[in-house]
Amino acid sequence: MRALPALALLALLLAACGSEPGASPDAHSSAPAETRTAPGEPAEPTPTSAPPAPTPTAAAPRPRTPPAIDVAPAYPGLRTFERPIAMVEVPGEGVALLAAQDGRIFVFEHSAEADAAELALDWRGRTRREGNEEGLLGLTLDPDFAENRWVYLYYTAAGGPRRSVVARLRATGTGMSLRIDPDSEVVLLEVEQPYSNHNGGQTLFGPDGMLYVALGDGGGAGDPQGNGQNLGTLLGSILRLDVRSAPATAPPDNPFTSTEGARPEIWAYGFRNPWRFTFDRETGDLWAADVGQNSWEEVDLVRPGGNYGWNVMEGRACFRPPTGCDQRGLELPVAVYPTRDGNCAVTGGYVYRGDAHPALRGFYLFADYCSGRIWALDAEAARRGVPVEPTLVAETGLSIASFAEDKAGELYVLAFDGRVYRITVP
Ligand SMILES: [Ca+2]
Repeated sequence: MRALPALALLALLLAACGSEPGASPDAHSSAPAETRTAPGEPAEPTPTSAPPAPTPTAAAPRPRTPPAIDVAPAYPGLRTFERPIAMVEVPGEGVALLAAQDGRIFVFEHSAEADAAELALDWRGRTRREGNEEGLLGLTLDPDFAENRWVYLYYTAAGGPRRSVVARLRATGTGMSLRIDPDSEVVLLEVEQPYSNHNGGQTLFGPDGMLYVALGDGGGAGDPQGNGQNLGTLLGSILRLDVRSAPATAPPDNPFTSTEGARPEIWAYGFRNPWRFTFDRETGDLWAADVGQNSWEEVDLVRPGGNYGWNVMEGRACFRPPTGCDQRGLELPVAVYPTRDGNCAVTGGYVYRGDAHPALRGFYLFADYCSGRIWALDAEAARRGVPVEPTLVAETGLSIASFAEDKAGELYVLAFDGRVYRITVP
């Protein structure tokens, strides 16, 4: 799927204007000025030290090479959506739910024959949408959705102080009649946001039944409040929450529950704007993509209690100070790519575990929002500590805002041309 030249130009303009969903401020934001490197501008600092390579285990096989992939419209008969940001298949009901950044959730047949989308929830009146990165950003279903009909949202809230809300709502009806009751909201977590950008927004249940939530550093250029390295704030972290009762609580086996001054909800920290994390459905590994400042985009394999470096480091480079930073105790990325040549902000994807494309199994896919490039890396090798390099597997020209995974493990790309694409292997 090649984009029209006009779309590519638009993507470049968007990059220059910093309007990617996961990364940048917008004209209405109260954030300090933050500019993105224009494509081709030599702005990235030189890394001050070579990244220490992980130690490969004995006789570890070399990373595998992924196949080239393509994308094709998954629901060619459907309308387009306003900035689609998340999609989930409803198990056993033959439908999917899609969240648009403006606050609407649609339901449609999870089938190439789908020809109609119904509005399942209109949350626009509750959603603050002033900043480019604000809005409805997360949608996930309870692991026991078939029984309890609970739906979880992450949104930036309209009215009152600028804040992110994680809430639970109840669905009524099934299949194409599924609706989400707007009067059923139970707030699980509220987090004040100093600026409009870097809101994170992913919400997903882990294999342990806990709800994981991504929060960015609160916004502004360079993390002016120092939230990334501050365990006393939820900002700049991936949280692990017990949501079996409301409000959410920190599970007692979280890594910082006995650390003085630390928020017990934190699972890992040192993130700038984790724009999409996912769990490998086979191994349970947590993969996150963290949007960089001006120079490096990164992919992290997240372990409990890990410090992923921001704002001491951006990717594998020192950020503060720009040379000779103290890297002790910091987790380095599994993979990085430079924020140039049309790239502006990483969008994390999934480890492919579906059956349709055997050659793609075990590869972690991720993309750049501006360039529409998709890369793959050998997840098995990475988890064994074998150094891996991402392989470019597609040039889509799409503004890729998010990925989705259906119950069968097939992967989808959500693009800001308003369409959902399925991943194919030619
Ligand atoms: Ca990092």
